[in-house]
Amino acid sequence: MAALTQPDQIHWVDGSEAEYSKLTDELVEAGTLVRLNEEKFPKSFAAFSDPRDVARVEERTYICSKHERDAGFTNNWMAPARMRKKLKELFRGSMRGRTMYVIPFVMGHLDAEDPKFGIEITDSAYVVASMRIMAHTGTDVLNKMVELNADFVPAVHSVGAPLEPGQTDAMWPCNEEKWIVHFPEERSIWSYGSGYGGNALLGKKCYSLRIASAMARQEGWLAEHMLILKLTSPENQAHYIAAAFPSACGKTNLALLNPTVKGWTVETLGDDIAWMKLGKEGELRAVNPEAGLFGVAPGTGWDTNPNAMKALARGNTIFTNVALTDDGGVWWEGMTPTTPDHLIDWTGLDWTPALGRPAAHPNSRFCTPISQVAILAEEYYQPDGVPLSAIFFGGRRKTTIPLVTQSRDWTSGVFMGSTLSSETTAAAAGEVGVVRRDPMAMLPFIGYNAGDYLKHWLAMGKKGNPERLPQIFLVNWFRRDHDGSFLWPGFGENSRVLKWAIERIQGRAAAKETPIGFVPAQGSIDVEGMGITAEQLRTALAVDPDEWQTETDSTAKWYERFGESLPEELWLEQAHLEDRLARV
Ligand code: GTP
Ligand code: SPV
Ligand code: MN
Repeated sequence: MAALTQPDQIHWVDGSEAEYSKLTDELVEAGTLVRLNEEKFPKSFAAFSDPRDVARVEERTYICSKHERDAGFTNNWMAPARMRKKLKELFRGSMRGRTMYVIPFVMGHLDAEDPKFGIEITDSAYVVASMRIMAHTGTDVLNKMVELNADFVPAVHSVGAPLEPGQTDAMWPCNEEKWIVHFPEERSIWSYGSGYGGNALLGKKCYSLRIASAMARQEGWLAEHMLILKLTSPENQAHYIAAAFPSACGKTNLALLNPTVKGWTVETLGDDIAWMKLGKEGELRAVNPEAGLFGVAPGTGWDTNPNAMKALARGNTIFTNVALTDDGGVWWEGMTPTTPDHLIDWTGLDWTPALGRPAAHPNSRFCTPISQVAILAEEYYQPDGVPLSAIFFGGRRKTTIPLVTQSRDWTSGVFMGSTLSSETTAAAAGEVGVVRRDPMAMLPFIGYNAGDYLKHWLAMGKKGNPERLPQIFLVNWFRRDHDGSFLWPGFGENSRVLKWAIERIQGRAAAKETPIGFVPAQGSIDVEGMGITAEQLRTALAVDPDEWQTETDSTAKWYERFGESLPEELWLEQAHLEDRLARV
């Protein structure tokens, strides 16, 4: 790689504190990082990206399987040989004038039965610093790889901005041209031109979802875009839950939930990715392969997510594209009830509320160690994970989708997941607010054919023990009233929905059977002490036949796009749903 990319020097990342301090000092010197007020945010920094490099670039993301059919219609594809040629041209000399960092990393536990190793090569020190927060990196990982003579996923990243002698560096070097490329058969990753988030921290979406989903299919497990949490009832019974919501649709917030419902507590296990395997008794066990949170900043505040705010107050955080306060702190929309009078916005300009534009980028993020979450469950450190009681699929939908629906069985739950939809957000480049289908919240992350992926989900259900497998629910925190306001207040109040789901599983909560599944019967969701009117709750839970007619027309069209790859069982689910709706 060095011969190809021609860096000035090579640095093997040892993962130490001293190395991190040196790197971040250099990044402050270079102007890429701003050191924050030590009292408010100890050992924390703010970074500001190039305005053309603020989110994942799905248009530029490729799955280069040997056969186009194996990438499927949800992915961009190019023949591997052609892509390799293109990448070689792009990477030739791409690290000139820079340091090549070699980051050994492991996703999940170093002492797992079969640890999942990677090596990221990058010319971005910001990526090295962020990867140290998001994953276990460094010499002990490398030693373990050597000791086990283990396979690893090679992951090459370049910002694509070689420096000529004497040329001054950009604050956020990147290239207009971006390529995020995966070779699932070879299990390798090449990323060019971007320094941002999932485009550049290759252990995250590229490895732990796209490559891992392809591994998981072969090895009989699941790699999913899910949070994991532990919910403890007043009777002190622990339940584990995973939930898949598309990007910027509430995973971090649910994972760090501060429950408002009396007597129940929540602890965090993961906020973005879950690897799930069948256990000895046919239960589904989940682990979080990540070591940090790369969370959406806007909307994170003391009122909505105090657990995230407390984690950030402990420091050791890299913020990207938030605004700076006059006292050396950070701010974003929704952080505090009152807006500061003056800020430096994420583009570096003076900002006052009168300007009427956001001070932080809508996809601005905090990157912080998960160990700083005070409510982190001790089971986070368990290599074999936790047995799931429930899986939630959810999206951002103004209409149609009720607050919560319980599926009839695994297959109808897979149907719910496969037809999941959401309005697009700022987490990916492109238009915001457009409804799109997002199967299992994995649309941008399935590393192989989406029809095969759904088949794999069905097969996992058949392999598992029906008595022990998680039950599947569909949720929507984002349904709107006629006046455009949210019908359900969300955040901590979502604990009431979790409680209902657990009580359903225990056969204790009442439900009404509808064509789409079981929704809470009147009075079965605990809304005590909550300021919601009976009318609002009814509207939030409503299954409207006209809306569902439109919805099933749309899911039928979605299924047609799969062609022959769609499992027959799911077409049957669609047909049965249409039938049930026709009989209402
Ligand atoms: P990624 O990290 O992109 O995968 O996102 P995520 O799924 O973790 O989303 P996150 O929890 O960061 O939430 C994204 C946005 O949705 C934030 O602005 C939140 O404030 C908002 N949000 C989260 N939960 C709720 C909710 O229950 N109701 C409402 N109205 N908004 C919510
Ligand atoms: C997402 O977009 O789902 C994220 C952020 O979690 S990124 O790491 O940029 O993919
Ligand atoms: Mn995500």
